[in-house]
Amino acid sequence: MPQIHIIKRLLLLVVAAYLTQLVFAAEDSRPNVLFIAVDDLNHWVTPLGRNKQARTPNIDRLAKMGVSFSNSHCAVPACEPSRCALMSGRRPWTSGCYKNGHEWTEYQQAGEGLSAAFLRAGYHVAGAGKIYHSMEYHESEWTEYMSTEGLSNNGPGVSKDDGYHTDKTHPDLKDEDLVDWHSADYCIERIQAESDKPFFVACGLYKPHLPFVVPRKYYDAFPLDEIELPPHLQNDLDDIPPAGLKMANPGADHAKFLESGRWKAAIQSYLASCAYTDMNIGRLLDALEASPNKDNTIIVLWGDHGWSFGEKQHWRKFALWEETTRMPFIWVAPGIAKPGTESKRPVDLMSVYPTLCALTGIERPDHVEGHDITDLLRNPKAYWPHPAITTHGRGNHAIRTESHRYIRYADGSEELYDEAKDPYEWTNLASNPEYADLKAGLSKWLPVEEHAQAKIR
Ligand SMILES: [Ca+2]
Ligand SMILES: [Ca+2]
Repeated sequence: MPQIHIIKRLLLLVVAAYLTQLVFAAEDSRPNVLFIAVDDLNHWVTPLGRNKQARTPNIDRLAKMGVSFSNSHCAVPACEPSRCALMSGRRPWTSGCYKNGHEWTEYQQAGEGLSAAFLRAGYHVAGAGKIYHSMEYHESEWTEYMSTEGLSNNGPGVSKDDGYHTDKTHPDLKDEDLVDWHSADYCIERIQAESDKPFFVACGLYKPHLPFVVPRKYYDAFPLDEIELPPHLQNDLDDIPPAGLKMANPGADHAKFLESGRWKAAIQSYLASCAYTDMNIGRLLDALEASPNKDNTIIVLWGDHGWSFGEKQHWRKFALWEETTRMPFIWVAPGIAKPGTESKRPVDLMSVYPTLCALTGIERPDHVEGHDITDLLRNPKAYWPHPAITTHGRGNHAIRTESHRYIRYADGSEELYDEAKDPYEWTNLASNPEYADLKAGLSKWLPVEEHAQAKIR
Protein backbone atom coordinates (compact mmCIF):
# COMPACT_ATOMS: atom_id res chain seq x y z
CA MET A 1 0.00 0.00 0.00
CA PRO A 2 1.45 3.41 -0.97
CA GLN A 3 0.08 5.04 2.25
CA ILE A 4 2.19 2.65 4.35
CA HIS A 5 5.30 3.66 2.38
CA ILE A 6 4.47 7.31 2.98
CA ILE A 7 3.96 6.69 6.71
CA LYS A 8 7.24 4.73 6.86
CA ARG A 9 9.02 7.54 5.09
CA LEU A 10 7.53 10.12 7.41
CA LEU A 11 8.59 8.03 10.38
CA LEU A 12 12.12 7.76 9.01
CA LEU A 13 12.20 11.53 8.50
CA VAL A 14 11.06 12.08 12.09
CA VAL A 15 13.76 9.71 13.38
CA ALA A 16 16.38 11.39 11.16
CA ALA A 17 15.34 14.84 12.39
CA TYR A 18 15.54 13.61 16.01
CA LEU A 19 19.03 12.16 15.46
CA THR A 20 20.17 15.42 13.80
CA GLN A 21 18.88 17.29 16.82
CA LEU A 22 20.84 15.02 19.08
CA VAL A 23 24.00 15.79 17.10
CA PHE A 24 23.27 19.51 17.38
CA ALA A 25 22.56 19.09 21.07
CA ALA A 26 25.93 17.41 21.48
CA GLU A 27 27.56 20.35 19.68
CA ASP A 28 25.65 22.78 21.84
CA SER A 29 27.17 21.35 24.98
CA ARG A 30 30.62 22.63 24.06
CA PRO A 31 31.38 25.61 26.27
CA ASN A 32 31.17 29.19 25.04
CA VAL A 33 34.14 31.49 25.43
CA LEU A 34 34.09 35.09 26.56
CA PHE A 35 37.55 36.48 25.84
CA ILE A 36 38.23 39.89 27.41
CA ALA A 37 41.40 41.65 26.27
CA VAL A 38 42.27 44.84 28.14
CA ASP A 39 44.83 47.25 26.77
CA ASP A 40 47.57 48.39 29.16
CA LEU A 41 45.88 47.08 32.31
CA ASN A 42 48.69 46.68 34.84
CA HIS A 43 48.90 44.87 38.17
CA TRP A 44 47.69 47.85 40.18
CA VAL A 45 44.11 46.70 39.87
CA THR A 46 42.47 44.43 42.37
CA PRO A 47 42.72 41.54 43.12
CA LEU A 48 46.47 41.88 42.32
CA GLY A 49 46.44 45.17 44.22
CA ARG A 50 49.99 46.43 43.63
CA ASN A 51 48.55 49.93 44.11
CA LYS A 52 46.15 50.03 47.04
CA GLN A 53 44.42 53.09 45.57
CA ALA A 54 42.97 51.15 42.61
CA ARG A 55 39.30 50.23 42.75
CA THR A 56 38.05 47.60 40.32
CA PRO A 57 35.18 45.73 42.00
CA ASN A 58 34.08 43.96 38.83
CA ILE A 59 37.51 42.46 38.21
CA ASP A 60 37.34 41.28 41.83
CA ARG A 61 33.94 39.80 41.12
CA LEU A 62 35.33 37.96 38.11
CA ALA A 63 38.23 36.66 40.20
CA LYS A 64 35.72 35.25 42.71
CA MET A 65 34.19 33.24 39.87
CA GLY A 66 37.42 31.42 38.98
CA VAL A 67 41.20 31.37 39.28
CA SER A 68 43.24 34.56 39.41
CA PHE A 69 46.90 34.14 38.48
CA SER A 70 49.05 36.41 40.62
CA ASN A 71 52.38 35.72 38.92
CA SER A 72 51.22 36.25 35.35
CA HIS A 73 53.24 37.97 32.66
CA CYS A 74 53.02 39.03 29.06
CA ALA A 75 55.10 37.34 26.37
CA VAL A 76 56.10 40.80 25.09
CA PRO A 77 55.72 44.17 26.89
CA ALA A 78 54.19 46.06 23.94
CA CYS A 79 50.70 46.01 22.43
CA GLU A 80 51.15 44.52 19.00
CA PRO A 81 53.75 41.81 19.65
CA SER A 82 52.00 40.79 22.91
CA ARG A 83 48.77 40.23 21.02
CA CYS A 84 50.56 38.68 18.06
CA ALA A 85 52.17 36.12 20.39
CA LEU A 86 48.91 35.28 22.17
CA MET A 87 46.71 35.19 19.07
CA SER A 88 49.17 33.43 16.75
CA GLY A 89 50.49 31.03 19.36
CA ARG A 90 54.07 31.88 18.41
CA ARG A 91 56.73 33.46 20.62
CA PRO A 92 58.48 36.49 19.12
CA TRP A 93 61.66 34.47 18.72
CA THR A 94 59.70 32.07 16.47
CA SER A 95 57.63 34.63 14.57
CA GLY A 96 59.94 37.65 14.34
CA CYS A 97 57.23 39.96 15.75
CA TYR A 98 59.18 41.71 18.52
CA LYS A 99 57.91 45.28 18.38
CA ASN A 100 55.02 47.49 17.40
CA GLY A 101 54.87 48.07 13.65
CA HIS A 102 56.33 44.78 12.50
CA GLU A 103 54.84 43.63 9.22
CA TRP A 104 51.91 41.25 9.82
CA THR A 105 52.21 39.10 6.76
CA GLU A 106 55.73 38.15 7.71
CA TYR A 107 54.76 36.42 10.90
CA GLN A 108 51.22 35.13 10.72
CA GLN A 109 49.52 33.13 8.00
CA ALA A 110 45.77 33.36 7.51
CA GLY A 111 44.01 30.66 9.51
CA GLU A 112 46.62 30.36 12.26
CA GLY A 113 44.98 32.77 14.68
CA LEU A 114 43.14 31.71 17.82
CA SER A 115 39.77 32.92 16.54
CA ALA A 116 40.30 30.97 13.31
CA ALA A 117 40.67 27.75 15.32
CA PHE A 118 37.24 28.39 16.86
CA LEU A 119 35.77 29.31 13.48
CA ARG A 120 36.98 26.02 11.97
CA ALA A 121 35.51 24.14 14.92
CA GLY A 122 32.05 25.49 14.13
CA TYR A 123 31.82 28.25 16.74
CA HIS A 124 30.11 31.57 16.16
CA VAL A 125 33.16 33.83 16.36
CA ALA A 126 32.55 37.51 17.03
CA GLY A 127 34.94 40.29 17.93
CA ALA A 128 34.92 43.95 18.89
CA GLY A 129 37.57 46.55 19.66
CA LYS A 130 41.27 45.95 20.04
CA ILE A 131 42.18 42.29 19.80
CA TYR A 132 45.15 42.45 17.47
CA HIS A 133 46.70 45.85 16.87
CA SER A 134 44.53 48.93 16.66
CA MET A 135 41.57 47.98 14.48
CA GLU A 136 43.30 45.24 12.48
CA TYR A 137 41.61 41.93 13.03
CA HIS A 138 42.25 39.52 10.10
CA GLU A 139 38.77 39.49 8.62
CA SER A 140 38.76 35.87 7.44
CA GLU A 141 39.22 34.62 11.03
CA TRP A 142 35.87 35.82 12.37
CA THR A 143 32.19 35.24 11.69
CA GLU A 144 31.59 38.94 12.35
CA TYR A 145 33.42 41.96 13.75
CA MET A 146 32.12 45.27 15.07
CA SER A 147 32.55 48.28 12.80
CA THR A 148 33.97 51.31 14.59
CA GLU A 149 32.66 53.78 12.05
CA GLY A 150 31.53 56.92 13.85
CA LEU A 151 32.97 55.74 17.20
CA SER A 152 35.85 57.35 19.09
CA ASN A 153 38.52 55.86 21.37
CA ASN A 154 38.81 59.01 23.42
CA GLY A 155 35.81 61.23 23.00
CA PRO A 156 35.64 64.56 21.22
CA GLY A 157 38.50 67.04 21.05
CA VAL A 158 41.22 64.99 22.70
CA SER A 159 44.58 64.57 21.04
CA LYS A 160 46.96 61.84 22.10
CA ASP A 161 49.39 64.34 23.63
CA ASP A 162 46.76 65.28 26.16
CA GLY A 163 46.69 61.76 27.42
CA TYR A 164 48.18 62.30 30.84
CA HIS A 165 46.23 65.41 31.65
CA THR A 166 43.11 65.24 33.73
CA ASP A 167 42.11 68.81 32.99
CA LYS A 168 41.85 68.17 29.26
CA THR A 169 38.93 65.78 29.66
CA HIS A 170 35.80 67.13 28.07
CA PRO A 171 33.59 68.15 31.02
CA ASP A 172 30.49 66.52 29.56
CA LEU A 173 32.13 63.30 28.37
CA LYS A 174 29.77 60.36 28.90
CA ASP A 175 30.39 56.62 29.25
CA GLU A 176 28.88 55.98 25.83
CA ASP A 177 31.13 58.54 24.09
CA LEU A 178 33.99 56.02 24.09
CA VAL A 179 34.26 53.03 21.78
CA ASP A 180 34.65 50.59 24.70
CA TRP A 181 31.03 51.17 25.73
CA HIS A 182 29.92 50.07 22.25
CA SER A 183 32.31 47.12 22.11
CA ALA A 184 30.76 45.88 25.35
CA ASP A 185 27.26 46.44 23.93
CA TYR A 186 28.13 44.49 20.79
CA CYS A 187 29.51 41.58 22.82
CA ILE A 188 26.54 41.66 25.21
CA GLU A 189 24.15 41.15 22.29
CA ARG A 190 26.13 38.12 21.13
CA ILE A 191 26.47 36.64 24.62
CA GLN A 192 22.70 36.76 24.99
CA ALA A 193 21.73 35.69 21.45
CA GLU A 194 19.86 32.41 20.90
CA SER A 195 22.03 30.19 18.72
CA ASP A 196 22.50 26.54 17.83
CA LYS A 197 26.25 27.12 17.94
CA PRO A 198 28.50 27.87 20.90
CA PHE A 199 30.11 31.30 20.79
CA PHE A 200 33.61 32.68 20.99
CA VAL A 201 33.12 36.37 21.76
CA ALA A 202 36.21 38.57 21.99
CA CYS A 203 35.84 41.97 23.63
CA GLY A 204 38.90 44.16 23.21
CA LEU A 205 38.75 47.15 25.57
CA TYR A 206 41.04 50.11 24.73
CA LYS A 207 41.11 51.78 28.12
CA PRO A 208 43.16 52.23 30.26
CA HIS A 209 45.50 52.81 27.29
CA LEU A 210 46.60 56.42 26.74
CA PRO A 211 45.17 58.96 26.48
CA PHE A 212 43.79 58.55 30.01
CA VAL A 213 40.54 60.25 29.11
CA VAL A 214 37.32 59.05 30.72
CA PRO A 215 34.24 60.83 32.08
CA ARG A 216 34.86 63.27 34.91
CA LYS A 217 33.09 61.17 37.55
CA TYR A 218 35.89 58.59 37.41
CA TYR A 219 38.55 61.22 38.22
CA ASP A 220 36.41 62.55 41.04
CA ALA A 221 36.55 59.12 42.69
CA PHE A 222 40.35 59.54 43.03
CA PRO A 223 41.00 63.03 44.46
CA LEU A 224 44.38 64.34 43.35
CA ASP A 225 45.40 65.42 46.84
CA GLU A 226 45.03 61.84 48.08
CA ILE A 227 47.12 60.23 45.33
CA GLU A 228 50.32 58.53 46.45
CA LEU A 229 53.38 57.83 44.33
CA PRO A 230 54.41 54.18 43.83
CA PRO A 231 57.34 52.93 45.94
CA HIS A 232 60.55 53.89 44.15
CA LEU A 233 64.22 54.26 44.95
CA GLN A 234 66.14 57.40 43.99
CA ASN A 235 69.30 55.60 42.84
CA ASP A 236 67.61 52.43 41.62
CA LEU A 237 69.30 52.63 38.22
CA ASP A 238 72.82 52.59 39.66
CA ASP A 239 73.11 48.80 39.42
CA ILE A 240 71.43 48.43 36.02
CA PRO A 241 73.54 47.64 32.94
CA PRO A 242 73.47 50.06 29.97
CA ALA A 243 71.00 47.87 28.03
CA GLY A 244 68.53 48.21 30.92
CA LEU A 245 69.19 51.95 31.27
CA LYS A 246 68.29 52.32 27.61
CA MET A 247 64.93 50.66 28.29
CA ALA A 248 64.33 52.78 31.41
CA ASN A 249 65.05 55.89 29.35
CA PRO A 250 64.90 58.27 32.36
CA GLY A 251 65.46 61.33 30.20
CA ALA A 252 62.12 60.86 28.44
CA ASP A 253 58.76 60.66 30.26
CA HIS A 254 60.20 60.68 33.75
CA ALA A 255 62.17 63.89 33.24
CA LYS A 256 59.02 65.49 31.84
CA PHE A 257 56.91 64.48 34.82
CA LEU A 258 59.48 65.71 37.32
CA GLU A 259 59.56 69.02 35.50
CA SER A 260 55.80 69.43 35.13
CA GLY A 261 54.94 68.17 38.62
CA ARG A 262 52.19 66.04 37.11
CA TRP A 263 53.32 62.63 38.34
CA LYS A 264 50.33 62.28 40.67
CA ALA A 265 47.94 63.61 38.03
CA ALA A 266 49.03 60.82 35.69
CA ILE A 267 48.38 58.25 38.40
CA GLN A 268 44.96 59.74 39.12
CA SER A 269 44.12 59.59 35.40
CA TYR A 270 45.20 55.98 35.11
CA LEU A 271 43.21 54.91 38.17
CA ALA A 272 40.19 56.70 36.68
CA SER A 273 40.68 54.94 33.33
CA CYS A 274 40.94 51.54 35.06
CA ALA A 275 37.68 52.29 36.88
CA TYR A 276 35.98 53.07 33.55
CA THR A 277 37.20 49.75 32.15
CA ASP A 278 36.04 47.95 35.26
CA MET A 279 32.56 49.37 34.68
CA ASN A 280 32.49 47.88 31.16
CA ILE A 281 33.73 44.53 32.46
CA GLY A 282 30.86 44.64 34.98
CA ARG A 283 28.39 45.16 32.15
CA LEU A 284 29.72 42.06 30.37
CA LEU A 285 29.43 39.99 33.55
CA ASP A 286 25.91 41.25 34.25
CA ALA A 287 24.88 40.26 30.72
CA LEU A 288 26.38 36.80 31.01
CA GLU A 289 24.79 36.22 34.41
CA ALA A 290 21.39 37.15 33.01
CA SER A 291 21.77 34.81 30.03
CA PRO A 292 21.09 31.08 29.75
CA ASN A 293 24.80 30.65 28.93
CA LYS A 294 26.09 31.60 32.36
CA ASP A 295 26.92 28.07 33.49
CA ASN A 296 28.49 27.01 30.23
CA THR A 297 30.85 29.86 29.43
CA ILE A 298 34.59 29.99 29.92
CA ILE A 299 35.86 33.50 30.64
CA VAL A 300 39.44 34.60 30.23
CA LEU A 301 40.48 38.15 31.07
CA TRP A 302 43.98 39.33 30.31
CA GLY A 303 45.89 42.60 30.18
CA ASP A 304 48.33 42.74 27.27
CA HIS A 305 51.28 43.86 29.49
CA GLY A 306 52.08 45.95 32.56
CA TRP A 307 52.71 49.69 32.93
CA SER A 308 55.36 51.54 34.85
CA PHE A 309 54.71 54.89 36.55
CA GLY A 310 58.16 56.18 37.38
CA GLU A 311 59.54 53.10 39.12
CA LYS A 312 63.16 52.86 37.89
CA GLN A 313 62.49 56.33 36.38
CA HIS A 314 60.63 54.44 33.67
CA TRP A 315 57.16 55.02 32.25
CA ARG A 316 54.85 52.97 30.06
CA LYS A 317 55.67 49.36 29.00
CA PHE A 318 58.72 48.46 26.85
CA ALA A 319 60.95 46.99 29.58
CA LEU A 320 61.58 43.65 31.32
CA TRP A 321 60.86 44.43 34.99
CA GLU A 322 57.94 43.32 37.15
CA GLU A 323 55.99 46.56 36.63
CA THR A 324 56.00 46.23 32.86
CA THR A 325 55.48 42.47 32.46
CA ARG A 326 52.93 41.57 35.16
CA MET A 327 49.24 41.94 34.43
CA PRO A 328 45.84 40.56 35.49
CA PHE A 329 45.05 37.08 34.20
CA ILE A 330 41.79 35.51 35.34
CA TRP A 331 40.09 32.31 34.22
CA VAL A 332 36.57 31.14 34.82
CA ALA A 333 35.95 27.56 33.69
CA PRO A 334 32.68 26.09 35.05
CA GLY A 335 33.17 22.61 36.49
CA ILE A 336 36.95 22.88 36.24
CA ALA A 337 38.29 26.04 37.91
CA LYS A 338 37.48 26.35 41.60
CA PRO A 339 35.79 29.72 42.19
CA GLY A 340 37.68 32.31 44.18
CA THR A 341 41.12 30.73 44.06
CA GLU A 342 44.54 32.17 43.36
CA SER A 343 47.48 30.53 41.64
CA LYS A 344 50.97 31.82 42.36
CA ARG A 345 52.56 29.69 39.67
CA PRO A 346 54.42 31.71 37.03
CA VAL A 347 52.46 31.73 33.78
CA ASP A 348 52.57 33.83 30.64
CA LEU A 349 50.11 34.73 27.92
CA MET A 350 51.39 32.00 25.59
CA SER A 351 49.16 29.73 27.67
CA VAL A 352 45.90 31.22 26.39
CA TYR A 353 45.73 29.52 22.99
CA PRO A 354 46.59 25.96 24.12
CA THR A 355 44.41 26.23 27.26
CA LEU A 356 41.34 27.38 25.35
CA CYS A 357 41.87 24.48 22.94
CA ALA A 358 42.12 22.03 25.82
CA LEU A 359 39.04 23.35 27.65
CA THR A 360 36.84 23.28 24.55
CA GLY A 361 38.14 20.08 22.98
CA ILE A 362 39.38 21.92 19.92
CA GLU A 363 42.45 20.41 18.36
CA ARG A 364 45.55 22.41 19.17
CA PRO A 365 47.25 23.44 15.91
CA ASP A 366 50.80 22.10 15.57
CA HIS A 367 52.36 25.55 15.42
CA VAL A 368 51.00 26.65 18.81
CA GLU A 369 53.63 27.17 21.54
CA GLY A 370 52.99 27.75 25.24
CA HIS A 371 51.77 25.59 28.10
CA ASP A 372 48.22 24.43 28.71
CA ILE A 373 47.35 25.61 32.26
CA THR A 374 44.27 23.41 32.73
CA ASP A 375 46.05 21.56 35.58
CA LEU A 376 46.44 24.88 37.43
CA LEU A 377 42.78 25.68 36.89
CA ARG A 378 41.89 22.37 38.54
CA ASN A 379 44.50 22.76 41.25
CA PRO A 380 46.13 26.20 41.54
CA LYS A 381 48.97 24.62 43.53
CA ALA A 382 49.66 21.84 41.03
CA TYR A 383 53.27 21.03 40.18
CA TRP A 384 54.44 23.56 37.59
CA PRO A 385 58.03 23.45 36.39
CA HIS A 386 57.76 26.31 33.87
CA PRO A 387 58.74 29.95 34.33
CA ALA A 388 56.98 32.88 32.67
CA ILE A 389 59.09 34.29 29.85
CA THR A 390 58.95 37.83 28.49
CA THR A 391 60.90 39.09 25.48
CA HIS A 392 61.49 42.72 24.57
CA GLY A 393 63.40 43.12 21.32
CA ARG A 394 65.47 40.35 19.83
CA GLY A 395 67.87 38.84 22.36
CA ASN A 396 66.41 40.48 25.51
CA HIS A 397 64.49 38.19 27.85
CA ALA A 398 63.18 37.96 31.40
CA ILE A 399 62.72 34.59 33.08
CA ARG A 400 60.29 34.83 36.01
CA THR A 401 60.01 31.93 38.44
CA GLU A 402 58.12 31.88 41.71
CA SER A 403 61.16 33.25 43.53
CA HIS A 404 63.29 35.19 41.05
CA ARG A 405 63.47 37.34 37.96
CA TYR A 406 66.48 36.85 35.72
CA ILE A 407 67.01 39.31 32.86
CA ARG A 408 69.50 38.71 30.08
CA TYR A 409 70.04 41.39 27.48
CA ALA A 410 71.28 40.82 23.94
CA ASP A 411 74.79 42.03 24.87
CA GLY A 412 75.04 39.38 27.62
CA SER A 413 74.51 41.79 30.54
CA GLU A 414 72.23 40.61 33.33
CA GLU A 415 69.95 41.43 36.23
CA LEU A 416 68.76 39.09 38.95
CA TYR A 417 66.17 39.85 41.62
CA ASP A 418 64.97 37.94 44.67
CA GLU A 419 61.22 38.60 44.50
CA ALA A 420 60.42 37.49 48.05
CA LYS A 421 62.95 39.84 49.64
CA ASP A 422 62.86 42.56 47.02
CA PRO A 423 59.44 42.81 45.35
CA TYR A 424 60.25 46.16 43.70
CA GLU A 425 63.49 44.81 42.23
CA TRP A 426 65.81 47.42 43.73
CA THR A 427 68.88 45.22 44.24
CA ASN A 428 70.44 43.60 41.21
CA LEU A 429 72.15 40.42 42.41
CA ALA A 430 73.54 39.35 39.03
CA SER A 431 77.17 40.23 39.77
CA ASN A 432 77.20 38.34 43.09
CA PRO A 433 79.11 35.05 42.57
CA GLU A 434 76.85 33.35 45.13
CA TYR A 435 74.13 33.26 42.51
CA ALA A 436 76.16 31.82 39.62
CA ASP A 437 74.45 28.42 39.81
CA LEU A 438 70.99 29.96 40.05
CA LYS A 439 71.67 32.12 37.00
CA ALA A 440 73.02 29.16 35.06
CA GLY A 441 69.85 27.21 35.84
CA LEU A 442 67.58 30.06 34.81
CA SER A 443 69.48 30.76 31.62
CA LYS A 444 68.57 27.28 30.37
CA TRP A 445 65.12 28.70 29.60
CA LEU A 446 66.52 31.22 27.14
CA PRO A 447 65.93 30.46 23.46
CA VAL A 448 68.82 28.92 21.54
CA GLU A 449 67.83 30.36 18.19
CA GLU A 450 65.95 33.58 17.58
CA HIS A 451 64.09 34.54 14.44
CA ALA A 452 65.25 37.73 12.72
CA GLN A 453 63.06 40.78 13.34
CA ALA A 454 60.18 41.11 10.93
CA LYS A 455 60.20 44.10 8.59
CA ILE A 456 58.71 47.32 9.94
CA ARG A 457 55.69 48.28 7.85
CA1 LIG B 1 48.79 47.51 25.21
CA1 LIG C 1 68.63 49.04 41.63
